[in-house]
Amino acid sequence: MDRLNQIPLSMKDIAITDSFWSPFMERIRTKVIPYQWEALNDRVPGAEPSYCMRNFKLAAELTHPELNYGVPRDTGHGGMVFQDSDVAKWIEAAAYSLVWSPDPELEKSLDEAIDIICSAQQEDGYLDTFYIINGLDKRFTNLKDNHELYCFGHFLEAAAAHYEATGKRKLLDALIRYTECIDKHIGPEEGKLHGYPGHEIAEMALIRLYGITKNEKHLGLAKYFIDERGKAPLYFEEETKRNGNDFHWKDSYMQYQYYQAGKPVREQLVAEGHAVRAVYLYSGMADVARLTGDKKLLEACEALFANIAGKQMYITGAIGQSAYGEALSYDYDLPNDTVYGETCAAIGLAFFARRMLEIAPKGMYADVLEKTLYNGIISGMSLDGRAFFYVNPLEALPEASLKDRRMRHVKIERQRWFVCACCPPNIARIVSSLGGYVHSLNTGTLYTHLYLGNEAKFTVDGKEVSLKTETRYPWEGRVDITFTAASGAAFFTYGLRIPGWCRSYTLELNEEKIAPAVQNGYALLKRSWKSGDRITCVFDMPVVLVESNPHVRENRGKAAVMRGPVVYCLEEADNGTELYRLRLGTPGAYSVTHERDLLEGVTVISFAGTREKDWSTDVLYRPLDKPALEDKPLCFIPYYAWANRGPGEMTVWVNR
Ligand code: FUB
Ligand code: ZN
Repeated sequence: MDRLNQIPLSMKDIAITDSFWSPFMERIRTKVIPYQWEALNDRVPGAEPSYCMRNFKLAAELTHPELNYGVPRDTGHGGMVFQDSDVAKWIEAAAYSLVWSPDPELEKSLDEAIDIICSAQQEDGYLDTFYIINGLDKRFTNLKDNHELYCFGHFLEAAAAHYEATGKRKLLDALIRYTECIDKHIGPEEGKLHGYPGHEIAEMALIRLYGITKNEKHLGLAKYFIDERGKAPLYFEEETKRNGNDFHWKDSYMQYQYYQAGKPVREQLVAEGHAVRAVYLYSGMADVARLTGDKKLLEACEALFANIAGKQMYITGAIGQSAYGEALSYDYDLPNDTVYGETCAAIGLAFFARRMLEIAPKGMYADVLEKTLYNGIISGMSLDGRAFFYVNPLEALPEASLKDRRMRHVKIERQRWFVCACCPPNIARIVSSLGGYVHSLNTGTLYTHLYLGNEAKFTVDGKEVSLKTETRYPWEGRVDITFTAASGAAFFTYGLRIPGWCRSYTLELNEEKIAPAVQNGYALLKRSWKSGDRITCVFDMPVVLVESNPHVRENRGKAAVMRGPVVYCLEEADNGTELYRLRLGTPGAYSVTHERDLLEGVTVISFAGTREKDWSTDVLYRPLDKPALEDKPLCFIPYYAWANRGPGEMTVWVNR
């Protein structure tokens, strides 16, 4: 395998200037990140305390009695066992935002957070407040459930992002020490625990660390976590017995597959178990497969990706069909109303897709990446950046969410914060690092995976080249790309993604129509590029009615509306109640309008449709009769923008 693969352009080499994404990124920077810092410090009036920074202060005081952060010493650990991860995600997101928008105040808050966190670090490098506060003798006794290696993984991501953004090494060095500590206790050697994370992320995070340190031990530990997972004798089983831990899933069909640990990972070809854990693991597997050339591991990644994208993914890119275990369920089971679709799981799927793209630039990976970004990920945040969905349904009925236990996890309004606040900072970190998802480079080829306004620079053929993309995507399919080569021409191949949703397109180079070969979903243009060379792509973007595979029982007789990568939905605010009584009219009869003042600017689609009339009598059942229909224009808005105008019904799939 080519160990170079695709290297995403550094976020430092790309400036996003996009009319769709820049406002999202600014919202994260100016609202979400400052709000989260207040929340982490328990300074949001009326909100449940997070306890996150308080835990670190207490852990620091207990470690260094001379320190006084003002936290009474007898205060216990607060919040979830993985509360530490909240500040790690915040540091990561804040660090990314510094790359594209320097902010001395934010940098100061970051330094402050990092000082407190590092002052809680133990002599041997250990750094998890739950055990520092509750007793270090108990550490590493429940890798299965107590999230030590999960928090460790999030801190690795944070440390790498902070170092890359600021050049400051304090957190990075602390995490290198923590890695050494983990490596001392866990690993293949006799006398060590032969364990691995109960909630994955450390695998991909260690690979990121390895990218900075080039220390083979860091790659080795990631590989060990992957290789050891699910091997007999099962570590989690032994750990449970040895330490008298609970095994919550013992009566469940999931058993250890809840943790993707029921069998060795190379034998896992169907995505199972807790959805966020699953896609975080697969991302780490892809990273290790890329770096080690492990064919079997790559085959497992390919099979898992195909299983998700082909059989278990919602049209919005959401995954995790079941609230039971926040889990994937089984092929073609895609209920729209009881769905879980955790925001973090869609984000994890984007991580997985990006890593598969790093192995091989194939349109199917970029299609999933794009689908999650424009739909199932950003639906997780309100348009004012102040409220969040944990669960992202494709059908919402306020009364059912209130009264039906099967839907009590499905909120019809986004929440300010959660006791388990995993999703909001996860959105912050993916949106603020979007620059890293747009282009990637192999020795002689630059690929563009996502179309958004940006200016990027890279070195190829020994020359510095920059590329400026101008577009109104996802509302319009035209994309203009202009090259500048600093010193004369640069010879390389440029690979432009032809989106999977696009059925017809035109490409022009310097105003001449061209028809380059398309390989794996990318049009490849090999030539000497010189300043002023300009590509114009026009991806036809009609409204498309989409149906799902007949195996998907929930969507029989229904269609969803898409335009470009954007999935649409009907909302009560535009269409009234009882959306399930509506039917789509003639497929071609629609109009598309861009509404600048609606929902921060969205393209809406109006369809001719009908509504089943009320029955004249008050009966519940009757012999089958022809439905009486009345005309009813249907107004579709982008799915991600739903629930921004007060509570109400919503549906993505509509009767045909
Ligand atoms: O367990 C940590 C995070 O909390 C998971 O990723 C989410 O699903 C939520 O359970
Ligand atoms: Zn989450």
